[in-house]
Amino acid sequence: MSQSDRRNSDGTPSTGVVTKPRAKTKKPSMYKVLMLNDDYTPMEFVVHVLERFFAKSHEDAVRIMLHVHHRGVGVCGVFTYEIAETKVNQVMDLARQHQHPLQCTIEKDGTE
Ligand code: TYC
Repeated sequence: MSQSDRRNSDGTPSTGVVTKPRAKTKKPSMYKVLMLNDDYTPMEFVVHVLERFFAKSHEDAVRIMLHVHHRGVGVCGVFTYEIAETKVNQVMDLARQHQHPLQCTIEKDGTE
């Protein structure tokens, strides 16, 4: 049987185009990295952390730092779990080295 004789299941002539079904992929869950306010960590240190580990511009870093300073908590970024965990560890390690009590946590992102 030649290609031009083939028919689709509805009886129409086949064009010979075959599509391979794709393996199902799922988008990974996303996690927010939250920064918490405290009374002792210097503002400049928080700005530095946001620039260094979250690739924020100086202006964005200052804006986020002030948001946390006034509201108590703020979002540094949204990442897959492993990346979020790494960022939290990097922030907490640097804060510890400088003996600042800065705290950072992970929260599952609700908007999926
Ligand atoms: N509240 C701190 C101060 O007045 C500044 C600060 C901002 C600390 C954000 C932590 O996540 C933080 N020095």
